[in-house]
Amino acid sequence: MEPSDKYMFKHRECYFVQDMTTPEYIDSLENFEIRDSDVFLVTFPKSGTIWTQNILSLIYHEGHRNGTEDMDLLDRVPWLEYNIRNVDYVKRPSPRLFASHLPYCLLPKGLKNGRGKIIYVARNPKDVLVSYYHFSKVSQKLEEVEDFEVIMERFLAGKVIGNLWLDHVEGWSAQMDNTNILFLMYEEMKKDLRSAVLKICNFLGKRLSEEEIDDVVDMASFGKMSADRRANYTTLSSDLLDFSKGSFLRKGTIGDWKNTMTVAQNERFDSVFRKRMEKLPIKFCWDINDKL
Ligand code: PPS
Repeated sequence: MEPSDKYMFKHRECYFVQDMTTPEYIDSLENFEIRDSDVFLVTFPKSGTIWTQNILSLIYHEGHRNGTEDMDLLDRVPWLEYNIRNVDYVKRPSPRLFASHLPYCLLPKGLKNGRGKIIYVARNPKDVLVSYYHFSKVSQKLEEVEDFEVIMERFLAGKVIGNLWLDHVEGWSAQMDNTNILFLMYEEMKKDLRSAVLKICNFLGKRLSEEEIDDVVDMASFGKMSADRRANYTTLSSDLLDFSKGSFLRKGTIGDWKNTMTVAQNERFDSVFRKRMEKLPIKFCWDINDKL
């Protein structure tokens, strides 16, 4: 079953969410002016975006930590390619924080030329797929497909938002050695969030006290974020998300794919993905007990 073009459109070999951006806007991003102080968080969808958005926001927006700042995460770390609140990004004060799902090839030139900083977060693709499947029920902007196998085939063919996971991660991991890119894994964040926060602070040149780091780690835990309306997207309008069908922060675990995929589906997935995954310069963890 092919995806419906009511929900996605294809531009420059990539799928984008219908009604939330335009081909002209995507093209204009190539020349989007980058400042040295800009920080971009890039992910394939469902790989830990909101989590890292919140961590960045906690590191930069001191006020948020003690609850004095009542501002949506989406306004603190807005989407580059989905400017749904029509904000003039040029007028945003520095340092600007952005989130994006763009493949490396569609990035603004300035970022490719080494201006600004990029944090790329990757996650085990089976958990990404399962998260995407469940999220397509909650999101009003994704096509809801009951049959997991249909979504899985689309994912394996790259017919989902973010396109082919292998292309996205391959394209980005080829840039791993660039000094303006920090590569992180969802799984390493899950296993040792404090070390991941320290790594991010170090990369961004932010010096936080031990207590401030503890605060960031605490506020970015799954439990705290699930209950924090400034960090869990519950303030987004009902034409974007339908919370009667689930929540944005669903389970937040490693290895949940085992609860959804059958043995046959797992074998099918491996038959398409395994060879190219083995060549990636990163090791994925398939179970909470795996070492990274
Ligand atoms: S999106 O739509 O692309 O922006 O989604 P994204 O934020 O990338 O991914 C959502 C998944 O990340 C999980 N999540 C977390 N896991 C652990 N800890 C924290 N704090 C956290 N915050 C978000 C979220 O639960 C989604 O994963 P699943 O597997 O569906 O639970």
